[in-house]
Amino acid sequence: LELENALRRALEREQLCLHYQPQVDANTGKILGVEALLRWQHPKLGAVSPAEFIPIAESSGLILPIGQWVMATAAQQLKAWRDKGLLHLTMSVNLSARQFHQPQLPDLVRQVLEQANIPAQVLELELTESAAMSEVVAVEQTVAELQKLGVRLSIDDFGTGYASLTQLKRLPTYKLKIDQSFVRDMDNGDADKAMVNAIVRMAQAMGLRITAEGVETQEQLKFLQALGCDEAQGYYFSRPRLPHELEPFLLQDS
Ligand code: G
Ligand code: G
Ligand code: MN
Ligand code: NA
Repeated sequence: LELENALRRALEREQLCLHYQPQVDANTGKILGVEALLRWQHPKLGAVSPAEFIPIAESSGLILPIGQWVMATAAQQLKAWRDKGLLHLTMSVNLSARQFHQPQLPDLVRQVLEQANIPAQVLELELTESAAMSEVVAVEQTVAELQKLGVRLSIDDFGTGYASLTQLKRLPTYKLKIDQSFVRDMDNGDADKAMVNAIVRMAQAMGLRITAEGVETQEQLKFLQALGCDEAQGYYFSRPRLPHELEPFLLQDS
């Protein structure tokens, strides 16, 4: 509860910030987009991990105002980069189940796009597999409106939830992001490699783009390239960085 109260004040006290991690073309290494990742710097507790505070934000409902701040801030940052000529860059924002289940979500997204003056196609909303697959029927209207707006939906942490192929087919998904645990496990041998191979084949059969997360080594990258993975993300390319740290790499790469 103490952490919840601290988190309640974190927004107004400007203790939250976003780091950005590149998402690159798996074959060329060119930076195609970035993922916004929330960070909380508490004056006494120091850096609090999202793994610790996101669940509290979700259970308390604080994720709604915080998530709104994340989306607006990420959109403004993308606008700033677009003004520097980076017009191809996409921005991915993580959405929690709670945000996704808000009927007002399409309106909120529309406002964010208008205020930042960015096209819908450059904004990607990442939903975890479990959030995307729970109550698909209940969110069908929201999803239809998001699709009409033109924003893209990615399924995050794919392989860790319970996607049925029927449900996956019902959601107008643009991209699957293979969870980093699968990428890590590829090092164990053929059975784990076969698993990643199966996920990539399925995405290809469904006409979805596929991103591998948590790529840390050249060996992992080589294997993912051979499978035909479209995009990669991970420490091998870059850890999440502050905008001013990342910007030289974005400009150099454009
Ligand atoms: O950046 P890091 O690996 O510490 O993130 C841990 C978890 O927090 C990841 O699952 C990530 O998706 C989630 N996360 C990071 N930023 C946000 C955000 O802005 N909103 C939501 N809902 N989750 C986030
Ligand atoms: O759940 P989601 O995919 O949004 O979480 C992304 C999280 O993974 C971020 O918190 C980020 O810090 C972390 N991350 C990104 N790249 C790597 C990596 O190469 N290795 C590890 N261990 N974590 C990573
Ligand atoms: Mn993510
Ligand atoms: Na993920």
